[in-house]
Amino acid sequence: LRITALAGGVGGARFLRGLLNHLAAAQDPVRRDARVTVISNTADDITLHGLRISPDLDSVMYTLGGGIDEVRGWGRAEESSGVAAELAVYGAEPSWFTLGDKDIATHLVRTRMLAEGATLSQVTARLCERWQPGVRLLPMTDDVVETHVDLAGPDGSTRRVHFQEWWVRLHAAVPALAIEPVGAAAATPAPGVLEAVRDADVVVLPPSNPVVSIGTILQVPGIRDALAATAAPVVGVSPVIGGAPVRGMADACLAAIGVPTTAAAVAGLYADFLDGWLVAEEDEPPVRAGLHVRRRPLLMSDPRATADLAGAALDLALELV
Ligand code: GDP
Ligand code: FO1
Ligand code: CA
Ligand code: CA
Repeated sequence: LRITALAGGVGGARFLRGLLNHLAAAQDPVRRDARVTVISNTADDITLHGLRISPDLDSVMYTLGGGIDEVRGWGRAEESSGVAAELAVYGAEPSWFTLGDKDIATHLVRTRMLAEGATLSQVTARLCERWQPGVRLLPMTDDVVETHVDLAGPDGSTRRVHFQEWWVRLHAAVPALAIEPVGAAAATPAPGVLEAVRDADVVVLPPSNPVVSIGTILQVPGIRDALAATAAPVVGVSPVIGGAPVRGMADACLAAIGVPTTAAAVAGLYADFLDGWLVAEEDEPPVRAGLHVRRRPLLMSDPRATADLAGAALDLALELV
């Protein structure tokens, strides 16, 4: 069984860990022998202090590789911040984004390899040799794509900041006028990405941010068309429960594109390719001919519940094969 997933950071990574746990514990040999390919959002990426940082790739890699800080969902466990403290003494900006000491080693390897001419795909494969995430982890593209956000300035002016500045420094509390994955329109899917969608038996959308995680992946030319064209069923898990993003500030992203924070509206963003959708008990299911909706507990509260959620997504997909 070939499973292909599109993923952002924390939500995607936790779901994928649940999926791997579900597959490992399955009775059915088809599930036990399943192979998972992950197409990761790279538009959160940013260069800080000369280092290239890929937060969503790293969240998936560390989570599946056993190195994640479980509380934050990003960065390394048992982390220290000696370098960050020294940078602060120099007044080296930005001070609102903290790189942990262990995490910096990852960014050093990535930055050096990119400077020597390697692609992000090659870098990711190299980093995964260490972390053994148990999936084939692919960046959505090897081209540079960075999400930028337009904010209202004084007197009707606008200013543009990197997504990380809006998210981390401003906590998405300043309304976004527009969110744009800069570079996406000219980007090419990374090697293996379109094939992974085309040749999949099942495509899964974890409950990742529909705008700045899944949404940016879909803006890389060819990926959306591949999802519409694949023979595999495409099944997703709502990132909205009870009309709210469970954690994080995805409602601020949806507001920026004029979409209500409901499970049905998120499904609507995927209407051209979505075959199945898991919603929580308390949410209004979307109604669309051909869309198969199931009500399931969607909270990834612990590893067991998360594995069950992933199993439910796979059950629905295999019904639709
Ligand atoms: P990020 O890149 O770190 O923001 O992570 P993702 O984009 O992969 O996922 C973030 C989204 O996960 C949030 O917008 C939430 O809506 C969703 N989310 C977080 N925890 C849960 C959960 O327990 N259940 C569900 N269904 N969604 C969740
Ligand atoms: N998020 C924060 O809120 N504050 C940070 O200082 C921070 C540092 C950081 C370093 C490496 C990394 O991979 C992720 C980091 N994040 C931090 C998380 C992150 O950048 C965002 O939550 C996402 O990009 C949204 O997915
Ligand atoms: Ca992200
Ligand atoms: Ca289809």
